[in-house]
Amino acid sequence: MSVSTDPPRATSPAGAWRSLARVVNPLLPWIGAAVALGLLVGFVVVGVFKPDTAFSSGAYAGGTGAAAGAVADVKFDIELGDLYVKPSSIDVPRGAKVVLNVVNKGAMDHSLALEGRDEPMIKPGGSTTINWDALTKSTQAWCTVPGHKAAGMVLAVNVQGDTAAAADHTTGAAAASNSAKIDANAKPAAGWKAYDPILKPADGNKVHEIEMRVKESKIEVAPGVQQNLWTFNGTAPGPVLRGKVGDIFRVKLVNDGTMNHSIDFHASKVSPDVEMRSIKPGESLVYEFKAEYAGVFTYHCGAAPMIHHMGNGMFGAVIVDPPNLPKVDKEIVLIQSELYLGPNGEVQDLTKMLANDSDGAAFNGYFNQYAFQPIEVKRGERVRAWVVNAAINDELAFHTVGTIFDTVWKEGNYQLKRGGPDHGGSQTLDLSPTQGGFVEFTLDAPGNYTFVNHEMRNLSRGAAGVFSVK
Ligand SMILES: [Cu+2]
Repeated sequence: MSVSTDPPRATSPAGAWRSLARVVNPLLPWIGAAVALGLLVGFVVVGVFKPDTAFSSGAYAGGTGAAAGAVADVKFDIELGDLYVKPSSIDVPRGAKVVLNVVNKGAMDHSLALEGRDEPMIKPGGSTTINWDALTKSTQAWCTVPGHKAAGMVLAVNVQGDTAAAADHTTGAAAASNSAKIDANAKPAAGWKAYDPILKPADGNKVHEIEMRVKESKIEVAPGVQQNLWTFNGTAPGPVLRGKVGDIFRVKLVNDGTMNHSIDFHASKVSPDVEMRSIKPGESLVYEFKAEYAGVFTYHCGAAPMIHHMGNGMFGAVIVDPPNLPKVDKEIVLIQSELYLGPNGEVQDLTKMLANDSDGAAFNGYFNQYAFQPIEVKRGERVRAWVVNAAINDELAFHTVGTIFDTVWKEGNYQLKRGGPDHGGSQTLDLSPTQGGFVEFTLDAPGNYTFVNHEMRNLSRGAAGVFSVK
């Protein structure tokens, strides 16, 4: 049984759900077009109003003592910032040598590399002089930090008289067209295994020592689609940490990656300047906190740009049990995230993340994961599903078809407790980005119970799975 891959069968409830999903799909191009239009308008507005007059709109600023008959060198002042290059284009006479005075006014490292060649990083507040040999055709320079080019950190270098200038432009929407595509009819290869959703009880230790190694590696996120994810311990989501109020979590973060990373535990009260600081490749830090509050907390990398690090796999959950939490028959964890696909095997697309233009969503990191491998539940057993919304942009409306939640705990509080005086029922747990909670329910007859993000566009694009009762 699967959610989005079988033909619709209106006679079964699950079939009706699939039909519903197909009703939504035709609307998606319109939604995409609206987003693209908004983005375009945004770029135009920035293009018209942002340029600083100090840079004379990218016209060259003057020559340096050229001999008669030779083409004078040209100089430009270039400002780099967090995800922009100012000006964004320069005009260069054919055959002129180019001198760039480059300053980094951003809060993170950047570079400006002609055609992506090796150039040193410029620290925040730093500056450097870059020399280019005479150019004969129009080209580009860009920031070589992963994702920054796609986010717009590109300098168009227009060599005068070369009309190919505008055509060779591979950023933004054009880059997105090379991105990997999810085939809704594809299935995982034989031997594929789902992320184990079963959650073990807290181990009873008062101190939890955990090593979290940052790894950048290719991981399958949908059938046939791999992305170069940035992860904690090699999976996205990273490991689920669990303990009780009063416990100590001592986490050693080791950066085995190629860029700065950090970790931010929402379960902690610490100085962000200390524990949450970014560390360079090869470095490590110890982040220790006492769990003073019960909750279902997100953790994520906070290195800049945070949206890219969190969106490209650096997220997970810490569960601090509420006091007197009753035992149940089965506990599972479902962490929802979104997919913003880059080209196959490459990092996810920062531009799409900023534009909230996702390709889909996932529970525990894989598109339609538990539709491909349903979660088995025994008839009548009490299930507690811990749910976290680790998506960077969209809401999670967690709903399970064919049951009612009799217990809901969200963001530190029971909203509904089994056997309580009101004895109401809950249909959907609503979670904004980073929020978490749990629901409890039973499934009383054999069948396939689809669980979804009832925010409909993600329901039909990967944020769905199945509880199977034999
Ligand atoms: Cu990171």
